[in-house]
Amino acid sequence: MSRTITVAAAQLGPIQKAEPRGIAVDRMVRLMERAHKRGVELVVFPELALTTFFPRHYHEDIAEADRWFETAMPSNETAPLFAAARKYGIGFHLGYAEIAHESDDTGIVRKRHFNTSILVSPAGDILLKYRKVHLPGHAEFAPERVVQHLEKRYFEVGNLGFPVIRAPMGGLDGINMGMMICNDRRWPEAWRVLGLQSVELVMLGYNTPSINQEAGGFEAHHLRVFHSHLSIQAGAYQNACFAVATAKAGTEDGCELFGHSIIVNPQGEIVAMATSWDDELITADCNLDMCTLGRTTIFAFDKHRRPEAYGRITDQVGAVEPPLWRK
Ligand code: CDV
Repeated sequence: MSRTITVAAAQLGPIQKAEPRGIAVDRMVRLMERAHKRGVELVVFPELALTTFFPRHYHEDIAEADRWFETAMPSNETAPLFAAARKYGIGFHLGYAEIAHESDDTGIVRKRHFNTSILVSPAGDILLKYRKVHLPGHAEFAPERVVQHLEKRYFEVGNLGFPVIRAPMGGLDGINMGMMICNDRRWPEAWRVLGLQSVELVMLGYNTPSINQEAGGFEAHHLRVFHSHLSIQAGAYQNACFAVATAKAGTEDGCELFGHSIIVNPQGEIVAMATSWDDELITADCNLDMCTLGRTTIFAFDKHRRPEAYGRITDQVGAVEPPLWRK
C-alpha cells in the first residue's frame, strides 16, 4: 500500500495593519473547513500568518513591536485553530512571531523574540517548533528604502537548527517532517540539513514582496516568482522530498506580496500552484514512496557525499577571493 498523504497550502490574502488576529484566525478556520471537505490531512499556513507582515513597519521603541508577538501558543485568539484541527482531524503548520522567556548563550533568562513556525497534530499537540535562521533585511531604519524590512531589528536568529520529526499524520504511522521559513528556502544549506535527517515533507511559509528594492535594474519583476520556485524545486529535488510552500499574497499595507504558493514533488515538479492573491487552498496527494528513488540513487548521501571537500560550508561565512593565477 502506498504511503500517501493529502496536503494543502492554505495561502492567505493580505492582512492589514489594523486587522485584529481574530479576523485572520476566522479566515484560517474557514480554510481548514474547506480542506476537510477536500479530504486534506495536513494544512500549511504562511509565515507570520496572524498579522500583517509587521517588519515593514518601524518602531523606534522596539518594545512597541511586542504587540505583534504571541506570548502563548495556543492563546485565546489562536485556540480556534487547535479546535478546528481536533474537529476535522487535520494537522496544521502555522507561522507566527514568538516571545519566549528563555536563557540565552550566557545562561541569563530573558525575553527573546523569534520568527517561529510550529507543526500541530490533529489532536492539537505541538509536534515540532522551528525558529527562522536566515533573517533578511536590516536592524535600523533605512531612509533610502520606500518600505522597511526590519526582521533583523525585531527577531533573534533561530536557535533550534533545522529539526525534523517523525510523527503520525493523516492515515500514516510516521512521516519525516521538517520546516523552514521564507528566506531559508533560498539557502541550499537549510535544505541539506533537513535532507540529512531523511526529511520527506518540508513545510514553509513566506511573505515576499513583488518588488526587490535593491534590484538596481538587474532583476526583472517576473524573476521574483521564478527565484522562489527555482529554490523550492531545487531543494525538493536535491533532497528527494516533497515541499509545501505557502505565501501571504496581495496588497498588504500598500505593499504587494507575490503569492504563487506551490506544492512540489521529489522530482522537483510543481504539482499544484495558487493563481490568486487571496485566501486560496491548493492541494495534492503526496505519495511519499516517491522519495525513495532520489535518495537511493543519485542523491544516496551515504554513497556519494564528500563532506571532506565541503569544509568551507561550515568553516567560513563570507566569500574569500581566489588566489591570483600567475604564469
Ligand atoms: N520574509 C522574507 O524572508 N522575505 C524575503 C525577502 C525579503 C527577500 C524572502 O526571501 O522572500
